[in-house]
Amino acid sequence: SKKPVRVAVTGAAGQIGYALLFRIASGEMLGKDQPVILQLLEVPAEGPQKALKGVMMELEDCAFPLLAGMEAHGDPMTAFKDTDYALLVGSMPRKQGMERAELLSINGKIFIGQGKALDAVASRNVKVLVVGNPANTNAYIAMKSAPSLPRENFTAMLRLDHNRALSQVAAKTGTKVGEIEKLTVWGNHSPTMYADYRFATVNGKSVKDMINDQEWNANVFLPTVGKRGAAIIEARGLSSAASAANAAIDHMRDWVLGSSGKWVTMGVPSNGEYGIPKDVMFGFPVTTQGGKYEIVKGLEIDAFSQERINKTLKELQDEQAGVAHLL
Ligand code: NAX
Repeated sequence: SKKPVRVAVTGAAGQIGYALLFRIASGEMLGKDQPVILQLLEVPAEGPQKALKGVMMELEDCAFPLLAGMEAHGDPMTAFKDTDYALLVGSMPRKQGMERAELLSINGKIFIGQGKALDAVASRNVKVLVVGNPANTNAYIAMKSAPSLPRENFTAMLRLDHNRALSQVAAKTGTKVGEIEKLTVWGNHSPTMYADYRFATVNGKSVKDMINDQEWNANVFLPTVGKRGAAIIEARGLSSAASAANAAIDHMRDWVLGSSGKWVTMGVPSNGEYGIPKDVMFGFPVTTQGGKYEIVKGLEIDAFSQERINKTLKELQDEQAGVAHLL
């Protein structure tokens, strides 16, 4: 049988953590033959640590055969020790009346600390997924704070936006989500993201031709996907948790086990593709194989798409500028 791998999860006692940990421990993320050791991080305060103990009791009570070990931590320097995978879920959510600059600076400090800890103690091959918002910029900060780790090992979660777009396109075209290929989401995990079905196909047929309605694209589809998080909060009274955890599982599973030639969306540091400046943590279409992702190249960017890409890029560059003094 395989040697256990170490999976660190931050914000482990939060909503997403509660929907995520059980699926990691049951083998849905890394495979049904891959034992895992969970290294769980929460803020050191008594309340969250106690809640984390409760979650760990429930994990024990599942008697998952693949769960080879479990640890609770209050410090990233111990939580990330030798970790092979790090899912950075915990962050400071925006509170009412909080300025964007304040939010960026609080999270900046968290992700500088976590990036430095990964740099110091994690496996040299650690694969990092940032879920905590602002996810792209937090991933950028962690990457910049971990200069001894490969920059391509830092990623941000755009997969929830990708999955939301898939289900909207399936509903519009009367097709099944599993039949849709070559859809992607460009840019920031925020309402500025650009979900793009121009290249998408269903059984080889063009989705764009099937829909053939640019008014729907611009005025219904993009706002629906972009504001879906707010719509969930409005309906549920709480932000997306199970769907976010599901997207994190999808992201990591495809990165590690491969996408079999299919496009998926990952937020990854640009190398200059599509005119996105180097290191900007940007949602791109990628294919994955052998534990590596590759950005899909050579796609045509029309005027409407360029305008949308410029807008989401501008937002990311403003966020980067807002944390530059911290780095
Ligand atoms: P919760 O508030 O339920 O849980 C967050 C947990 O993180 C809390 O238990 C808190 O104590 C912990 N935490 C805070 N700072 C920490 C730190 N420095 N180290 C370790 N733990 C820390 O939020 P939840 O609903 O689980 O959402 C978590 C994050 O995901 C939020 O930032 C949220 O905005 C973000 N999301 C990102 C999405 C994406 O697609 N990228 C979608 C879903 C979600 O909104």
